[in-house]
Amino acid sequence: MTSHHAAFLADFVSMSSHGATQGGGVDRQAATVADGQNRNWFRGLVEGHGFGVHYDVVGNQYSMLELTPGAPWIAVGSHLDSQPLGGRFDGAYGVLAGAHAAKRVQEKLAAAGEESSAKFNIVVINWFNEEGCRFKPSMMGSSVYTGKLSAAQVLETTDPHGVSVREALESIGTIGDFELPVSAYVEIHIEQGRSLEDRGLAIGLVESTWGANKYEFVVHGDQAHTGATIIADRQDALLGASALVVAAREIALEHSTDQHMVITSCGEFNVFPNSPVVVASRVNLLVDVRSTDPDVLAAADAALHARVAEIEKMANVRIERGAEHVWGAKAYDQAGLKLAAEAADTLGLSHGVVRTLAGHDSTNMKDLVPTIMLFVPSVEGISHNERELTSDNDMVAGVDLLTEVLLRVVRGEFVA
Ligand code: HGY
Ligand code: MN
Ligand code: MN
Repeated sequence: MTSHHAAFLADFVSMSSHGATQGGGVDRQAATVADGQNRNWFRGLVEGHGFGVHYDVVGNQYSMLELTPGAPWIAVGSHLDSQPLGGRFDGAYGVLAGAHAAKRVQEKLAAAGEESSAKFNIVVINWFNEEGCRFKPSMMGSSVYTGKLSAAQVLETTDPHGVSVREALESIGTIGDFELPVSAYVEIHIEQGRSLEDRGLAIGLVESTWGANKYEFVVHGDQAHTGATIIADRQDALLGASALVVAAREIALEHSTDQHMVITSCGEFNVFPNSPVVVASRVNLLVDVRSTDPDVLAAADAALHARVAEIEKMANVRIERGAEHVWGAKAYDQAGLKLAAEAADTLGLSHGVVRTLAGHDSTNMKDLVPTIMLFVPSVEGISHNERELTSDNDMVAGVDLLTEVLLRVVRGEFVA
């Protein structure tokens, strides 16, 4: 354990106190007071180390460390926002690791007499609302940065209480008009799965994303008395929505193959009016279908929509498909995988190639600039849960690797 490691772990403990929950997790949903508190803490931390901090039009936070005046910028980052009752590692680890790695790169260059000779400067980006819980969809800030969502559309998006993104960001004072093109992107993140732990590896080199189709469905029924209304007269939205949840699970089981797993889920389910003696008139639910293979995903998606038509008849309801958020199974840069593997070998860190089932801001950034995505192990693969855990040793090994990767990138070994 070096002094760099101790400093990182001390900062991680401080960061994890913001929005801390009873069970050892955090609740720092996008642009809440806790998110704002953490953003301001992070700003103070990095400004104390010579970074300059700015915000763009949708609250993405840029912490800039100039190595060579006038040089172009490399981005390293992740997200500080969390799920409700989420883990303290998801996203936040990568943002703090990026800041520490950038600082260590500056020290290494100075020690090697390479001050002002780096081909690139480093900006640490904390992306707004990666989690997509308070405001949908997820990966919102990086979607605007990569042109997949318009800033105007995002700023008008409201949470369940009718508060807009603009109002929320203004209330925590982290919105601006800053703009910065970058030449490449690097992200380190917890795996949120078991494969590194099962394989006994310290580092995951992410070769591609899974494909994911996320749909908001609205099941429309008609309000009625649960006691007095005979079954034949009902248009029960809750029955229809529940059948859709069960159908999604059945499709995962039916469409998974030995080569390609299908994962489906429903994480959000809002019943209206949600009263014990009232047949529900409406249910809003979010259904998620993912797979590694585009054809397998397409078949599962078609099956889901076929079941929607059947359920409409069975429950005598109308099922409307609302917003969607879709990304394809797509590879990260091979050159980045090679550079990261060489960096891990230099440090004697065990590593292996993995695919990411979860979406990340790098899912967007890899479609804009050359991108490297790295994982550190999650204990028992647990995430989006207060029991989410990555060991201190694995965390600091990841910061060591991120430092080595960034050093090679700013020296021009990834992008020219
Ligand atoms: O995977 C997800 O959907 C989330 O954005 N991480
Ligand atoms: Mn994340
Ligand atoms: Mn997450």
